[in-house]
Amino acid sequence: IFAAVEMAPRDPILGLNEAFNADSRSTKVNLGVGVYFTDEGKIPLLGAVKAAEKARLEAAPARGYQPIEGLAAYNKAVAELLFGKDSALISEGKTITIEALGGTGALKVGADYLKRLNPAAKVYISDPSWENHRALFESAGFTVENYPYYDAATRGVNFAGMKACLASLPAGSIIVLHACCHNPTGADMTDAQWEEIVAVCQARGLVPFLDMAYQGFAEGIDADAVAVRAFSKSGLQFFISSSFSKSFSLYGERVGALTIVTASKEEAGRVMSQVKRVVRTNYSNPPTHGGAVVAAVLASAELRQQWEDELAGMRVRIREMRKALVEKLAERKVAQDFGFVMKQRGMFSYTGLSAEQVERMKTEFGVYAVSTGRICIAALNSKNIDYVADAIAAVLK
Ligand code: PLP
Ligand code: TYF
Repeated sequence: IFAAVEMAPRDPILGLNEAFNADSRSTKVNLGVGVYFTDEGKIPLLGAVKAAEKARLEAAPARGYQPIEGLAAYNKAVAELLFGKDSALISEGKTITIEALGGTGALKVGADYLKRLNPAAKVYISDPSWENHRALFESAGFTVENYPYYDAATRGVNFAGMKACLASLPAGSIIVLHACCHNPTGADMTDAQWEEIVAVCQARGLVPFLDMAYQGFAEGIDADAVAVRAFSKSGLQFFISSSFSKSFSLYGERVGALTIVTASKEEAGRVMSQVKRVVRTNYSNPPTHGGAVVAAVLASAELRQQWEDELAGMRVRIREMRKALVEKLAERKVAQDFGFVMKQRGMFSYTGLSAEQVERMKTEFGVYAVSTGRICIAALNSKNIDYVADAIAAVLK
Protein backbone atom coordinates (compact mmCIF):
# COMPACT_ATOMS: atom_id res chain seq x y z
CA ILE A 1 0.00 0.00 0.00
CA PHE A 2 2.95 2.38 0.42
CA ALA A 3 4.82 1.57 -2.78
CA ALA A 4 3.73 4.73 -4.59
CA VAL A 5 3.91 7.10 -1.62
CA GLU A 6 5.91 10.22 -2.41
CA MET A 7 8.15 12.02 0.03
CA ALA A 8 6.32 15.05 1.43
CA PRO A 9 8.19 18.37 1.52
CA ARG A 10 9.65 19.33 4.90
CA ASP A 11 8.11 22.18 6.86
CA PRO A 12 10.35 25.07 5.75
CA ILE A 13 10.91 26.21 9.33
CA LEU A 14 10.84 23.02 11.39
CA GLY A 15 12.95 21.36 8.66
CA LEU A 16 15.74 23.82 9.49
CA ASN A 17 16.02 22.31 12.98
CA GLU A 18 16.93 18.95 11.49
CA ALA A 19 19.64 20.51 9.33
CA PHE A 20 20.90 22.54 12.29
CA ASN A 21 21.05 19.51 14.59
CA ALA A 22 23.03 17.59 11.96
CA ASP A 23 25.61 20.43 11.66
CA SER A 24 28.77 19.57 13.63
CA ARG A 25 30.26 23.10 13.77
CA SER A 26 30.48 24.34 17.37
CA THR A 27 29.92 27.96 16.27
CA LYS A 28 26.55 27.20 14.62
CA VAL A 29 23.56 29.42 15.46
CA ASN A 30 19.91 28.59 14.86
CA LEU A 31 17.93 31.72 13.99
CA GLY A 32 15.29 29.69 12.16
CA VAL A 33 12.49 28.51 14.39
CA GLY A 34 10.48 31.01 16.45
CA VAL A 35 11.49 30.04 19.97
CA TYR A 36 12.61 32.37 22.77
CA PHE A 37 15.99 31.56 24.27
CA THR A 38 17.65 33.17 27.29
CA ASP A 39 20.98 34.97 27.03
CA GLU A 40 22.50 31.58 27.98
CA GLY A 41 20.90 30.06 24.87
CA LYS A 42 18.38 27.99 26.86
CA ILE A 43 14.60 27.73 26.54
CA PRO A 44 13.50 29.16 29.91
CA LEU A 45 11.29 27.42 32.43
CA LEU A 46 9.51 30.46 33.84
CA GLY A 47 9.57 30.84 37.62
CA ALA A 48 5.79 31.32 37.72
CA VAL A 49 5.34 28.09 35.76
CA LYS A 50 7.78 26.24 37.99
CA ALA A 51 5.89 27.36 41.13
CA ALA A 52 2.52 26.37 39.69
CA GLU A 53 3.91 23.01 38.58
CA LYS A 54 5.40 22.33 42.00
CA ALA A 55 2.05 23.02 43.68
CA ARG A 56 0.26 20.85 41.18
CA LEU A 57 2.69 17.99 41.62
CA GLU A 58 2.33 18.21 45.40
CA ALA A 59 -1.45 18.17 45.12
CA ALA A 60 -1.08 15.01 42.98
CA PRO A 61 -4.36 15.44 41.11
CA ALA A 62 -6.05 12.43 39.53
CA ARG A 63 -5.91 12.37 35.73
CA GLY A 64 -9.51 11.84 34.69
CA TYR A 65 -10.77 13.00 31.35
CA GLN A 66 -11.26 16.72 30.97
CA PRO A 67 -14.53 18.06 29.58
CA ILE A 68 -14.43 18.28 25.77
CA GLU A 69 -13.90 22.03 25.99
CA GLY A 70 -11.16 21.72 28.62
CA LEU A 71 -10.70 23.35 32.00
CA ALA A 72 -13.32 26.00 32.81
CA ALA A 73 -10.93 28.12 34.93
CA TYR A 74 -8.42 28.12 32.07
CA ASN A 75 -10.98 29.11 29.47
CA LYS A 76 -12.20 31.96 31.66
CA ALA A 77 -8.67 33.22 32.22
CA VAL A 78 -7.94 33.12 28.47
CA ALA A 79 -11.06 35.16 27.69
CA GLU A 80 -10.01 37.75 30.28
CA LEU A 81 -6.55 38.08 28.74
CA LEU A 82 -8.15 38.66 25.36
CA PHE A 83 -11.11 40.91 26.17
CA GLY A 84 -10.07 42.37 29.52
CA LYS A 85 -11.45 41.46 32.94
CA ASP A 86 -14.48 43.75 32.74
CA SER A 87 -15.50 42.91 29.19
CA ALA A 88 -19.21 43.23 28.43
CA LEU A 89 -18.89 40.40 25.87
CA ILE A 90 -17.87 38.05 28.68
CA SER A 91 -20.49 39.19 31.19
CA GLU A 92 -23.21 38.94 28.55
CA GLY A 93 -22.15 35.36 27.78
CA LYS A 94 -21.51 36.04 24.10
CA THR A 95 -18.10 34.41 23.97
CA ILE A 96 -17.07 30.78 24.10
CA THR A 97 -13.53 29.54 24.71
CA ILE A 98 -12.21 26.01 24.45
CA GLU A 99 -8.80 24.77 25.50
CA ALA A 100 -6.89 23.68 22.38
CA LEU A 101 -3.63 21.96 21.52
CA GLY A 102 -1.55 25.09 21.07
CA GLY A 103 -2.33 27.87 18.68
CA THR A 104 -2.09 25.38 15.83
CA GLY A 105 -4.76 23.17 17.38
CA ALA A 106 -7.00 26.20 17.91
CA LEU A 107 -6.64 27.23 14.28
CA LYS A 108 -7.43 23.70 13.12
CA VAL A 109 -10.56 23.31 15.26
CA GLY A 110 -11.68 26.76 14.12
CA ALA A 111 -10.97 25.90 10.48
CA ASP A 112 -12.83 22.58 10.68
CA TYR A 113 -15.81 24.26 12.30
CA LEU A 114 -15.83 27.07 9.71
CA LYS A 115 -15.78 24.48 6.93
CA ARG A 116 -18.97 22.96 8.32
CA LEU A 117 -20.51 26.38 8.82
CA ASN A 118 -19.70 27.86 5.43
CA PRO A 119 -18.11 25.31 3.09
CA ALA A 120 -18.07 27.62 0.06
CA ALA A 121 -16.12 30.46 1.71
CA LYS A 122 -12.54 31.20 0.76
CA VAL A 123 -9.81 31.94 3.28
CA TYR A 124 -7.48 34.93 2.93
CA ILE A 125 -4.12 35.11 4.66
CA SER A 126 -1.56 37.92 4.66
CA ASP A 127 1.18 38.04 2.03
CA PRO A 128 3.44 36.76 3.50
CA SER A 129 2.15 34.79 6.49
CA TRP A 130 3.15 32.02 8.84
CA GLU A 131 3.59 29.12 6.41
CA ASN A 132 1.29 26.84 8.38
CA HIS A 133 -1.74 29.14 7.95
CA ARG A 134 -2.12 28.13 4.33
CA ALA A 135 -1.49 24.45 5.02
CA LEU A 136 -3.92 24.37 7.95
CA PHE A 137 -6.85 25.94 6.14
CA GLU A 138 -6.18 23.92 2.98
CA SER A 139 -6.17 20.74 5.02
CA ALA A 140 -9.58 21.78 6.37
CA GLY A 141 -10.74 21.85 2.74
CA PHE A 142 -10.60 25.57 1.99
CA THR A 143 -9.12 27.41 -0.96
CA VAL A 144 -6.58 29.83 0.51
CA GLU A 145 -5.55 33.10 -1.10
CA ASN A 146 -3.43 36.07 -0.06
CA TYR A 147 -4.30 39.65 0.71
CA PRO A 148 -1.53 42.24 0.26
CA TYR A 149 0.26 42.95 3.53
CA TYR A 150 3.99 43.59 3.54
CA ASP A 151 5.54 46.42 1.59
CA ALA A 152 9.22 45.66 1.10
CA ALA A 153 9.93 49.24 -0.01
CA THR A 154 8.77 50.81 3.28
CA ARG A 155 9.28 47.67 5.39
CA GLY A 156 5.82 48.40 6.72
CA VAL A 157 2.24 47.41 5.97
CA ASN A 158 0.83 48.06 2.49
CA PHE A 159 -2.31 49.29 4.18
CA ALA A 160 -4.00 50.80 1.12
CA GLY A 161 -3.46 47.56 -0.82
CA MET A 162 -4.71 45.42 2.04
CA LYS A 163 -7.82 47.51 2.63
CA ALA A 164 -8.72 47.68 -1.06
CA CYS A 165 -8.39 43.90 -1.35
CA LEU A 166 -10.56 43.22 1.71
CA ALA A 167 -13.16 45.69 0.45
CA SER A 168 -13.49 43.66 -2.76
CA LEU A 169 -14.14 40.27 -1.14
CA PRO A 170 -17.49 38.50 -1.06
CA ALA A 171 -19.46 38.36 2.20
CA GLY A 172 -18.52 35.37 4.34
CA SER A 173 -14.86 35.37 3.29
CA ILE A 174 -12.61 34.29 6.16
CA ILE A 175 -9.81 36.76 6.90
CA VAL A 176 -6.88 35.50 8.97
CA LEU A 177 -5.23 38.42 10.79
CA HIS A 178 -2.13 38.41 13.00
CA ALA A 179 -3.37 40.16 16.15
CA CYS A 180 0.13 41.43 17.01
CA CYS A 181 3.80 40.73 16.25
CA HIS A 182 3.21 39.70 12.65
CA ASN A 183 5.01 36.48 11.74
CA PRO A 184 7.26 36.68 9.67
CA THR A 185 7.60 40.43 9.04
CA GLY A 186 7.30 42.07 12.48
CA ALA A 187 5.23 44.80 10.77
CA ASP A 188 1.99 45.53 12.65
CA MET A 189 -0.88 47.87 11.91
CA THR A 190 -1.47 51.00 13.98
CA ASP A 191 -4.47 51.24 16.32
CA ALA A 192 -6.19 53.56 13.83
CA GLN A 193 -5.59 51.12 10.97
CA TRP A 194 -7.12 48.31 13.01
CA GLU A 195 -10.27 50.43 13.41
CA GLU A 196 -10.41 50.77 9.62
CA ILE A 197 -10.00 47.02 9.13
CA VAL A 198 -12.85 46.41 11.57
CA ALA A 199 -15.03 48.82 9.57
CA VAL A 200 -14.22 47.03 6.27
CA CYS A 201 -15.00 43.62 7.79
CA GLN A 202 -18.28 45.03 9.07
CA ALA A 203 -19.25 46.70 5.79
CA ARG A 204 -18.40 43.60 3.71
CA GLY A 205 -19.69 40.93 6.11
CA LEU A 206 -16.27 39.27 6.39
CA VAL A 207 -15.41 36.67 9.02
CA PRO A 208 -12.25 37.72 10.92
CA PHE A 209 -10.01 35.06 12.45
CA LEU A 210 -7.43 36.69 14.72
CA ASP A 211 -4.30 34.69 15.43
CA MET A 212 -2.83 35.70 18.78
CA ALA A 213 0.43 33.81 19.21
CA TYR A 214 2.55 36.56 20.78
CA GLN A 215 0.38 38.48 23.25
CA GLY A 216 2.77 40.36 25.53
CA PHE A 217 5.77 40.32 23.19
CA ALA A 218 5.24 43.78 21.66
CA GLU A 219 4.12 46.15 24.44
CA GLY A 220 2.23 44.21 27.10
CA ILE A 221 -0.87 42.11 27.65
CA ASP A 222 -3.49 44.82 27.20
CA ALA A 223 -1.65 46.92 24.59
CA ASP A 224 -1.13 43.83 22.42
CA ALA A 225 -4.85 43.04 22.54
CA VAL A 226 -5.71 46.22 20.60
CA ALA A 227 -7.01 44.30 17.57
CA VAL A 228 -9.16 42.00 19.71
CA ARG A 229 -10.57 44.97 21.61
CA ALA A 230 -11.33 46.87 18.38
CA PHE A 231 -13.29 43.91 16.98
CA SER A 232 -14.99 43.41 20.35
CA LYS A 233 -16.54 46.88 20.23
CA SER A 234 -17.87 46.34 16.72
CA GLY A 235 -20.63 43.84 17.36
CA LEU A 236 -19.10 41.52 14.75
CA GLN A 237 -18.84 37.78 15.18
CA PHE A 238 -15.25 36.56 14.98
CA PHE A 239 -12.74 33.87 15.87
CA ILE A 240 -9.51 34.06 17.91
CA SER A 241 -6.77 31.47 18.31
CA SER A 242 -4.50 31.94 21.33
CA SER A 243 -1.13 30.33 21.87
CA PHE A 244 0.80 30.28 25.16
CA SER A 245 3.75 28.42 23.68
CA LYS A 246 5.89 31.54 23.67
CA SER A 247 4.39 33.70 26.41
CA PHE A 248 4.59 30.89 29.03
CA SER A 249 7.53 29.11 27.35
CA LEU A 250 5.40 25.95 27.30
CA TYR A 251 5.99 24.94 23.67
CA GLY A 252 5.86 21.18 24.14
CA GLU A 253 2.86 21.20 26.48
CA ARG A 254 0.64 22.41 23.61
CA VAL A 255 -1.34 25.09 25.41
CA GLY A 256 -3.69 27.21 23.34
CA ALA A 257 -7.34 28.14 23.01
CA LEU A 258 -10.04 28.84 20.47
CA THR A 259 -12.40 31.69 21.30
CA ILE A 260 -15.49 32.61 19.29
CA VAL A 261 -17.51 35.78 19.70
CA THR A 262 -21.19 35.24 18.92
CA ALA A 263 -24.22 37.55 18.83
CA SER A 264 -25.91 36.32 22.02
CA LYS A 265 -25.68 33.94 24.94
CA GLU A 266 -28.20 31.65 23.33
CA GLU A 267 -26.24 31.59 20.06
CA ALA A 268 -23.03 30.94 22.02
CA GLY A 269 -24.60 27.78 23.45
CA ARG A 270 -25.45 26.43 20.01
CA VAL A 271 -22.04 27.29 18.58
CA MET A 272 -20.30 25.64 21.53
CA SER A 273 -22.27 22.44 20.94
CA GLN A 274 -20.99 22.32 17.35
CA VAL A 275 -17.38 23.15 18.22
CA LYS A 276 -17.46 20.34 20.79
CA ARG A 277 -18.50 17.99 18.01
CA VAL A 278 -15.39 18.97 16.03
CA VAL A 279 -13.18 18.38 19.06
CA ARG A 280 -14.83 15.06 19.90
CA THR A 281 -13.96 13.62 16.49
CA ASN A 282 -10.41 15.01 16.51
CA TYR A 283 -8.90 14.31 19.93
CA SER A 284 -11.92 14.02 22.25
CA ASN A 285 -10.61 16.34 24.98
CA PRO A 286 -7.40 18.21 25.72
CA PRO A 287 -4.57 17.08 28.01
CA THR A 288 -4.60 18.21 31.63
CA HIS A 289 -1.22 19.60 32.60
CA GLY A 290 -0.41 22.69 30.53
CA GLY A 291 -3.81 24.33 30.83
CA ALA A 292 -3.95 23.65 34.57
CA VAL A 293 -0.56 25.32 35.04
CA VAL A 294 -1.50 28.40 33.01
CA ALA A 295 -4.82 28.65 34.84
CA ALA A 296 -3.05 28.43 38.21
CA VAL A 297 -0.59 31.18 37.26
CA LEU A 298 -3.35 33.47 36.03
CA ALA A 299 -5.56 32.80 39.07
CA SER A 300 -2.90 33.76 41.62
CA ALA A 301 -2.21 37.50 41.97
CA GLU A 302 1.36 36.74 42.97
CA LEU A 303 2.14 34.26 40.19
CA ARG A 304 0.41 36.39 37.62
CA GLN A 305 2.62 39.34 38.57
CA GLN A 306 5.68 37.12 38.41
CA TRP A 307 4.64 35.89 34.96
CA GLU A 308 4.05 39.42 33.67
CA ASP A 309 7.48 40.42 34.96
CA GLU A 310 9.11 37.42 33.29
CA LEU A 311 7.26 38.13 30.04
CA ALA A 312 8.45 41.74 30.21
CA GLY A 313 11.96 40.41 30.72
CA MET A 314 11.71 38.41 27.47
CA ARG A 315 10.30 41.44 25.66
CA VAL A 316 13.08 43.71 26.91
CA ARG A 317 15.84 41.23 26.07
CA ILE A 318 14.53 40.93 22.51
CA ARG A 319 14.59 44.73 22.19
CA GLU A 320 18.16 44.83 23.48
CA MET A 321 19.18 42.26 20.89
CA ARG A 322 17.51 44.29 18.12
CA LYS A 323 19.48 47.35 19.19
CA ALA A 324 22.73 45.43 19.51
CA LEU A 325 22.33 43.87 16.08
CA VAL A 326 21.74 47.26 14.45
CA GLU A 327 24.80 48.71 16.20
CA LYS A 328 27.04 45.76 15.39
CA LEU A 329 26.09 45.84 11.72
CA ALA A 330 26.82 49.57 11.62
CA GLU A 331 30.22 48.94 13.25
CA ARG A 332 30.95 46.47 10.47
CA LYS A 333 30.24 49.23 7.95
CA VAL A 334 27.53 47.40 6.03
CA ALA A 335 26.24 49.65 3.26
CA GLN A 336 22.65 49.47 4.39
CA ASP A 337 21.06 51.04 7.48
CA PHE A 338 19.49 48.29 9.58
CA GLY A 339 17.63 50.74 11.84
CA PHE A 340 14.34 49.22 10.68
CA VAL A 341 15.06 46.17 12.87
CA MET A 342 14.25 48.37 15.89
CA LYS A 343 10.76 49.10 14.60
CA GLN A 344 9.79 45.49 13.97
CA ARG A 345 7.72 43.88 16.72
CA GLY A 346 7.78 40.44 18.26
CA MET A 347 10.34 37.67 17.98
CA PHE A 348 11.33 38.08 14.35
CA SER A 349 13.11 40.36 11.98
CA TYR A 350 12.45 40.28 8.28
CA THR A 351 15.98 41.26 7.33
CA GLY A 352 15.62 41.61 3.58
CA LEU A 353 18.44 39.08 3.12
CA SER A 354 17.93 37.08 -0.08
CA ALA A 355 17.59 33.31 -0.23
CA GLU A 356 21.13 33.18 -1.66
CA GLN A 357 22.51 35.23 1.24
CA VAL A 358 20.68 33.03 3.74
CA GLU A 359 22.16 29.98 2.04
CA ARG A 360 25.67 31.47 2.29
CA MET A 361 25.19 32.21 6.01
CA LYS A 362 24.34 28.55 6.48
CA THR A 363 27.11 26.99 4.38
CA GLU A 364 29.93 29.41 5.26
CA PHE A 365 29.03 30.22 8.89
CA GLY A 366 26.52 27.66 10.16
CA VAL A 367 24.08 30.50 10.85
CA TYR A 368 20.60 29.19 10.06
CA ALA A 369 17.76 31.51 9.00
CA VAL A 370 14.53 31.02 7.05
CA SER A 371 15.06 31.37 3.29
CA THR A 372 12.70 34.38 3.23
CA GLY A 373 15.29 36.29 5.26
CA ARG A 374 13.42 35.92 8.55
CA ILE A 375 15.64 35.62 11.62
CA CYS A 376 14.56 34.92 15.17
CA ILE A 377 15.90 37.83 17.24
CA ALA A 378 15.00 35.90 20.40
CA ALA A 379 17.74 33.38 19.55
CA LEU A 380 20.46 36.05 19.60
CA ASN A 381 22.50 36.44 22.78
CA SER A 382 25.54 38.26 24.07
CA LYS A 383 27.77 35.34 23.06
CA ASN A 384 26.60 34.71 19.49
CA ILE A 385 25.65 38.19 18.30
CA ASP A 386 29.11 39.22 17.11
CA TYR A 387 29.44 36.03 15.12
CA VAL A 388 25.97 36.53 13.59
CA ALA A 389 26.80 40.16 12.73
CA ASP A 390 30.04 38.96 11.08
CA ALA A 391 28.06 36.43 9.03
CA ILE A 392 25.46 38.96 7.91
CA ALA A 393 28.11 41.57 7.07
CA ALA A 394 30.08 38.97 5.07
CA VAL A 395 27.16 37.87 2.91
CA LEU A 396 26.15 41.49 2.27
CA LYS A 397 29.54 42.22 0.71
N1 PLP B 1 0.32 31.32 14.78
C1 PLP B 1 1.46 31.98 14.58
C2 PLP B 1 1.43 33.29 13.86
C3 PLP B 1 2.67 31.46 15.04
O1 PLP B 1 3.80 32.11 14.82
C4 PLP B 1 2.66 30.23 15.73
C5 PLP B 1 3.93 29.70 16.20
O2 PLP B 1 4.18 28.67 16.68
C6 PLP B 1 1.43 29.58 15.92
C7 PLP B 1 0.29 30.15 15.43
C8 PLP B 1 1.32 28.23 16.56
O3 PLP B 1 1.41 28.23 17.90
P1 PLP B 1 1.62 26.86 18.70
O4 PLP B 1 3.07 26.58 18.66
O5 PLP B 1 1.08 27.16 20.04
O6 PLP B 1 0.84 25.81 17.98
O1 TYF C 1 7.16 30.55 12.91
C1 TYF C 1 7.77 29.92 13.76
O2 TYF C 1 8.97 29.72 13.71
C2 TYF C 1 7.01 29.38 14.97
C3 TYF C 1 7.24 27.92 15.23
O3 TYF C 1 5.03 24.36 11.46
C4 TYF C 1 6.64 26.99 14.24
O4 TYF C 1 5.70 29.72 14.82
C5 TYF C 1 7.09 26.95 12.91
C6 TYF C 1 6.56 26.07 12.00
C7 TYF C 1 5.57 25.21 12.39
C8 TYF C 1 5.12 25.23 13.70
C9 TYF C 1 5.66 26.12 14.61
